[in-house]
Amino acid sequence: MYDLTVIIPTFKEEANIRTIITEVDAVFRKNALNGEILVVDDNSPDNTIAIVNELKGTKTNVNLLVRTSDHGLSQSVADGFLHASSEIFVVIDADMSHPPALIAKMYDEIRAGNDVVIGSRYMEGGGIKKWPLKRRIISLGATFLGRLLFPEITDPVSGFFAIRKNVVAQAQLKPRGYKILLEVLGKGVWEHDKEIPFEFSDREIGTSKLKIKTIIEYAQQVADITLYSFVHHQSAAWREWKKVFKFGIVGISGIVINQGVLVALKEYAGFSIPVASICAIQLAILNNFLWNDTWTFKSKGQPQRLSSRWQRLVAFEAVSLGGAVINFAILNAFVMFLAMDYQIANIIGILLGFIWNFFVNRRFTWVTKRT
Ligand SMILES: Nc1nc2c(ncn2[C@@H]2O[C@H](COP(=O)(O)OP(=O)(O)O)[C@@H](O)[C@H]2O)c(=O)[nH]1
Ligand SMILES: [Mg+2]
Repeated sequence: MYDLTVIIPTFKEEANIRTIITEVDAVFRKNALNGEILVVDDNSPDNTIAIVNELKGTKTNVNLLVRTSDHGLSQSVADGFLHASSEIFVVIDADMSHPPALIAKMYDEIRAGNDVVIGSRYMEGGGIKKWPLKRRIISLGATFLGRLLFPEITDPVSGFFAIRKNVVAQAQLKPRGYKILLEVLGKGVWEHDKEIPFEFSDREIGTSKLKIKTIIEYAQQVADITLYSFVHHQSAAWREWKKVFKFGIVGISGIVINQGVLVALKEYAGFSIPVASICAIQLAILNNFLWNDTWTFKSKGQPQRLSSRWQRLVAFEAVSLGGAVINFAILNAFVMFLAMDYQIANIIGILLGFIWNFFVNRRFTWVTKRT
């Protein structure tokens, strides 16, 4: 039994495989780790397999899994999970895009109690070297979609991560495409996660295998994880949905307060409608803020990025204003340009305002501090 297994998915990596294995093995020795290296190859037509077999002769901790069906990166990593001989898995690309030295740190963080440790390109201290604009845009798009499911995680589609075996032991993974981490986060069982910044450097040798099909598969994957979370309530994505529901309930309480205060001030206090409305809206915002701050987004011990309640209130006010502007703009635009019924247009406006309010608040007002 090993301390950890480093899973290296490969397809046509004859130019890189020797280097990555040597470097990972050096990290093991430097940190006195009893580590396994598991290369999962999709039956590469080049010399990858021959080189790994040659290295297996001198290093007893190197293992090779050659797959002949269901070709794919995510499928290969998931197969690696099944064949690994340890309780802690690290996944790393073969092309030296990920710094092997971080493996030791990831291992330590798992030992310290984290279930998932992610090498992040998008947190402070991380980055991407030498990527063409097109790759950057695609990656940012994928990251944005992933963050809708996991708003706390800066890089939910990173290819460099570590997990405890029991995160995926019972999970019904449906691996496809490139983003195995999103699948693990969406369907695995985990509570504590940690991100470590790193600088991604694009491969020097060989070619990338990213295709258009990959992007379509990714969108399907996000939809699939969303549906899965509705049925599997122990999944992390369900934790987010619960927040959406609570936010919605709070929103409805705000509507009741807004209406009630408006009527009370107009009918019984003799306020003019504009003044009564401004007071009613303010009270509703305050009501929503307090419920969201103490209930919807109650943090379990982790410090918030906006540490004082006043800061969060100011942020919430600003975001709410944006939501109101969206509601107003949609209502008027749909009535004017689409001749839509104003009540339907308003409901669409309210819904879009709600989506804005939830996601922007989730990302900026109530987000835990990542260190
Ligand atoms: N087993 C397997 N590995 C793959 C496949 N596609 C890519 N890889 C490996 O996954 C890692 C990342 O692939 P790469 O083409 O560098 O993707 P990029 O870094 O996103 O451009 C590398 O180690 C590849 O050899 C595949 O279909 N099967
Ligand atoms: Mg690469």
